[in-house]
Amino acid sequence: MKALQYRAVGAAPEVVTVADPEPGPGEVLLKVTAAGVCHSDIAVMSWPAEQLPFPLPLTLGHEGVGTVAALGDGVTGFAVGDAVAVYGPWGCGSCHMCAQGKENYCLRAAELGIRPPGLGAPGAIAEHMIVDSPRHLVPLGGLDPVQAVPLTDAGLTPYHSIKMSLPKLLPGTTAVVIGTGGLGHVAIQLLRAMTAVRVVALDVTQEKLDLARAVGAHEAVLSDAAAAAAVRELTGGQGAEVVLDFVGAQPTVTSAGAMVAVEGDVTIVGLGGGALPVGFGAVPYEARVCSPYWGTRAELVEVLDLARAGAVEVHVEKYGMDDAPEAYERLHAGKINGRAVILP
Ligand code: FEH
Ligand code: ZN
Ligand code: ZN
Repeated sequence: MKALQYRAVGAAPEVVTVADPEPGPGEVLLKVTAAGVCHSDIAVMSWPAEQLPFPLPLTLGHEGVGTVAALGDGVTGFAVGDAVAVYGPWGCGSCHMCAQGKENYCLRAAELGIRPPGLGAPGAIAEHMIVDSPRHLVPLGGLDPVQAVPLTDAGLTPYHSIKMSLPKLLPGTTAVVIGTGGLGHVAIQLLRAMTAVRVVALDVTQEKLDLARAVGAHEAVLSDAAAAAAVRELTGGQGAEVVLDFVGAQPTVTSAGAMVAVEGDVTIVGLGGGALPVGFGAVPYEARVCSPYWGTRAELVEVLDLARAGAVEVHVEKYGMDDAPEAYERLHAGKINGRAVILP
C-alpha cells in the first residue's frame, strides 16, 4: 500500500510503498478515508536524531478517520464498514490516568512502548492503518470524514485547552487566540460556541486574520511586538483572562505573558519551543501558565458532538496521497489556510 513516510532525520516526507498491515489480536485494521496534516509534524521533523522519541522510517499522520476493514481476534463493539475516528493519544488503558479516559497523560505509555499513530506507531497518511485497540475508535455518527478528521487533534487539542479555562471564560471577558491556523481557527469557533467571551485573534498575515474573522473572531490583530499593548488597549488595560498560544514560539509566548490579566491563564499549545519564566513579577499576579497535550477520549466524543450540532466548520484544503509532500511544504511555508487533509 502507499504511505507517506518520514524516512531520515531532516529529509522531506515521501510517498513510498509498504506492506499491507494485518491486525493482530485486539487490533483493528482501518481503510483510511482521510488524514490531517499537523504543524507539529513540521516541528518533529526538525528535531535532531537524539530528540526523536521513535525510530525512522515513520508513516506520518496523527489525525485519522476511516472505515473498519478487518477486526483482530477478540475485538468486539465494531463491525467491518463502520465509519470511525481515531483517538490519537494512545495509552495503556489501565493506569490511574487512562482509567479516567486521560490517555493523553498515560503514566505507562513510555515504559510499554506505546506511541500515537504518526508519532511512533504507523500513522494515518496511508491507505490502511492499524489501531491498537477498539478503545481508540469513536463512531463518526454521520459526520463527513473530511470535516471530522481535523477534529481528532485540531479540534480536540483546543477543546481540551478551553475546557481547562472555562471558569475564567465568563461573559464579557477576553480570550486571545495566537495563531489562527489549523488549531487556532477551530479554537475561535469553539470559544464562540462554548462561551460568551470576546475573541481576539492574532496572526502574522492578513489572510490568516481574514480567516479568523470569517470563523467568528471579534477582533483580529497583527501578531507583532505591539500585540500585547493592543490587547491591553482593547481590554481597558486589564489584559486577557485567557491566552491560547497555538504557535508557542518565544516571541508569541513572551507576548502572551505580557497580555494576560491578573489571575489569567496562558496556555502554550504550539511546539515553537518558546518558554515563559514564571516567578514573582515575571507574570501578572496569580496568572497560571501551562502546556497541555492533546485531549481525553471523552473530549473527542464531545468535540464530534459539537461538530454534529453545527458549531464547528473546519476550513479544509484537500490533497491526494501523491500530493501529500506538497501539503507539508505549503504548511511549512505558512500557505495552508485552515487544515490540509490527505485523501489516500
Ligand atoms: C504532536 C507531536 C508532539 C506533541 C504534540 C503534538 C500534537 O500535535 C498532538 O496534538
Ligand atoms: Zn497535531
Ligand atoms: Zn495508561
